Amino acid sequence: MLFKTAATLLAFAGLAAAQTTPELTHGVAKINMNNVTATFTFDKVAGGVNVTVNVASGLTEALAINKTSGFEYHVHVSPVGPGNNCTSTGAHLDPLKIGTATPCDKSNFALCQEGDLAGKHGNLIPDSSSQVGALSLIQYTDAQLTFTGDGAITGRSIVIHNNGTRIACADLVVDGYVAPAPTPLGTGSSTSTTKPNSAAKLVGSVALTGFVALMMMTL
Ligand SMILES: *[C@@H]1O[C@H](CO)[C@@H](O)[C@H](O)[C@H]1NC(C)=O
Ligand SMILES: *[C@@H]1O[C@H](CO)[C@@H](O)[C@H](O)[C@H]1NC(C)=O
Ligand SMILES: *[C@@H]1O[C@H](CO)[C@@H](O)[C@H](O)[C@H]1NC(C)=O
Ligand SMILES: *[C@@H]1O[C@H](CO)[C@@H](O)[C@H](O)[C@H]1NC(C)=O
Ligand SMILES: *[C@@H]1O[C@H](CO)[C@@H](O)[C@H](O)[C@H]1NC(C)=O
Ligand SMILES: [Cu+2]
Repeated sequence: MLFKTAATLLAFAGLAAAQTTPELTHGVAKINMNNVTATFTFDKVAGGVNVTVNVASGLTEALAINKTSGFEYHVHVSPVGPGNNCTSTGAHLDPLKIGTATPCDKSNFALCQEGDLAGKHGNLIPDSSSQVGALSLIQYTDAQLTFTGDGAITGRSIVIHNNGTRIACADLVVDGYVAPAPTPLGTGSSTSTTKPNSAAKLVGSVALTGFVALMMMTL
């Protein structure tokens, strides 16, 4: 009986591993707050990640504090907090700790934080011809972005700023990614960032669930 249970458990774990490690290749951040509606699409391509920025409304000239420089946007490390709290998204995604002391240079990404999409590819400049604050489609491939590893965009967020102030944000939702369960209160650090696609953790938790189910069946 014990052997049979162990064998079933192993089968469970194998099945879980097969099911919980899809390749992460596609993500979307849909912003819909403070009158800003925008969709940021991320697709894995040979040279990095293909980014499409589609602003449907909200980024008007009237709103911009500086309409020449427009609106900045970045990948931030943490998800959006309850009540659309953009402060909860934390800092820019910056695994190499580049910081902002030396400004990002469009012609030298080595000086740019990975998450500084506006710094690398240009700000969102208001279009005077659009009454609703829509922009023409922006599209580029960013070689620094990745769906897995330290610099992963998976499980992060996108924030739009107006001269520095955070005005709108959304989670960057990646297909096939299951966020780790929140750390119970009192354990671990609230500032730690989670690493995506931790297959081992997923297998562990699925196997544990299977084990508990088996125990209940055998009782
Ligand atoms: C959203 O738009 C409405 C109508 O134009 C305006 O009254 C309101 O102040 C705007 N809200 C924000 C947060 O900009
Ligand atoms: C990038 O994405 C856009 C649409 O999101 C698509 O039209 C384009 O072909 C993509 N480029 C590559 C290299 O996949
Ligand atoms: C607005 O932004 C432009 C371009 O970045 C800059 O040259 C200009 O000094 C800014 N204007 C103000 C009032 O800060
Ligand atoms: C938003 O989140 C920040 C940091 O996570 C927190 O300090 C602040 O109180 C939150 N604001 C609201 C209105 O909940
Ligand atoms: C715009 O940002 C600059 C640089 O951070 C700051 O000095 C200035 O006061 C800001 N302008 C407004 C109107 O917030
Ligand atoms: Cu930002």
